[in-house]
Amino acid sequence: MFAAPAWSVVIPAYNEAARLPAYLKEVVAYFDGRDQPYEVLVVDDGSRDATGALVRELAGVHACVRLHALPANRGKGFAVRTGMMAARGALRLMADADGATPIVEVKRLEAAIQAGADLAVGSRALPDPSVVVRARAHRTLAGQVFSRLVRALGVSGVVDTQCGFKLFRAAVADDLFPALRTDGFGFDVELVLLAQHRGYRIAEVPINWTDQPGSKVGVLKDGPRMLAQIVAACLRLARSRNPRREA
Ligand SMILES: Nc1nc2c(ncn2[C@@H]2O[C@H](COP(=O)(O)OP(=O)(O)O)[C@@H](O)[C@H]2O)c(=O)[nH]1
Ligand SMILES: [Mg+2]
Repeated sequence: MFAAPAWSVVIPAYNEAARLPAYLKEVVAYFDGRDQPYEVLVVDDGSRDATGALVRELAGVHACVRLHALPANRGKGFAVRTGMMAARGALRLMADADGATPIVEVKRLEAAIQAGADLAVGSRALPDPSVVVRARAHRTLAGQVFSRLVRALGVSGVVDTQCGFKLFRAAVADDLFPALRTDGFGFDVELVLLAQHRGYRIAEVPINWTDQPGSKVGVLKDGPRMLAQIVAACLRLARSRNPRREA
């Protein structure tokens, strides 16, 4: 039996051959520098490019890197859930493949957990003089509209639910991820709702974030589907809170 690592980094990747390798190297260099045992799990979500081959190549050089290849594209929620359920670290980070958030930012989330939070979610929306968020104007606007819609659906307390940089205590990840049902980009909202429902302490932490070229998320393409996923998750959770009384 191997001892559990201190850290797991779960990276969902769909057609990320161009963006992932540089970030993966940054992650490995950072955790090598911390000198604590860690694992990096890349979940290749049925990519049609060389993502899997490139990760396999890096895994050959760095034993801490593992590839989990899904046979077909299932969506970011499914990919993160799969990675989190295979992860064994005492602290578990999910991080987008494009490196929009430098890996060193994990220190900010770690500090929030050390201060008592059960999970710490990176935020591009909270004003803070110590961070810079470089986003495209239309995505900032779409994010604000999305955030208002999500609030109207009853999600409060977290402004930026969608940031792809979140840290969990192991027991919290073990409790939350197997219970999630949203396979697509709406899964973050289900995650926050469930975490609140189960009484976990959530810290929303401002982080440095820079938009990376090559985004695969389209406001018009993915926005309506995300909202549908979120409404479905809200209904599921409401039903589980108020199971129908027998007549
Ligand atoms: N699993 C999965 N991940 C995806 C999919 N589309 C994008 N991603 C991942 O989700 C993360 C965020 O995607 P990105 O294109 O950077 O979105 P943006 O930063 O919101 O513009 C990256 O790690 C992508 O590889 C998908 O269909 N499935
Ligand atoms: Mg991105």
